[in-house]
Amino acid sequence: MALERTLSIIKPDATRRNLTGKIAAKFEDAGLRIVASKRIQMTPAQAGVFYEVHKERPFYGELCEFMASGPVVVQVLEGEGAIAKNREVMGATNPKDAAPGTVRADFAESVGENSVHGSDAPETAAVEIAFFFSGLELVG
Ligand code: IDP
Repeated sequence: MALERTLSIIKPDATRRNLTGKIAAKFEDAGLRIVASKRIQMTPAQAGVFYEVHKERPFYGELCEFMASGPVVVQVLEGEGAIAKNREVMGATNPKDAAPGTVRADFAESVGENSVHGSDAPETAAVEIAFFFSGLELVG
């Protein structure tokens, strides 16, 4: 399996409840290394650019407002098969379907306010990492 990097976001519902450390610990415990990390707050317009792929979906407006509703912690996670591993630790989009022990099973409040984002493929990971971080900020 290849060494990969993926973009993770700890969403506003989770930062609001002081869950940043507990969520980051689940990623580290799974063998993922946090090679970049920062806490920021997006505007709805910035969130709209990040989630542009979803712009035709009915929840797009709600999603952008939510992602701008408080701080987020954006992180780059590195490891063997990091993209799939991160998504495994995150759990299914809807917390009702998420496997026990996953971030979303343990912490998500709803299908929208579901605590974490993770890139879904190498191409999107590259675009999403570059959206938030410069090369100098990635320290492996
Ligand atoms: P993912 O985050 O598990 O990859 P996607 O289907 O790519 O899931 O959806 C992106 C994000 O959009 C979700 O994480 C969630 O925050 C939000 N979302 C997805 N489906 C719904 C919905 O039915 N209502 C409200 N928000 C949704």
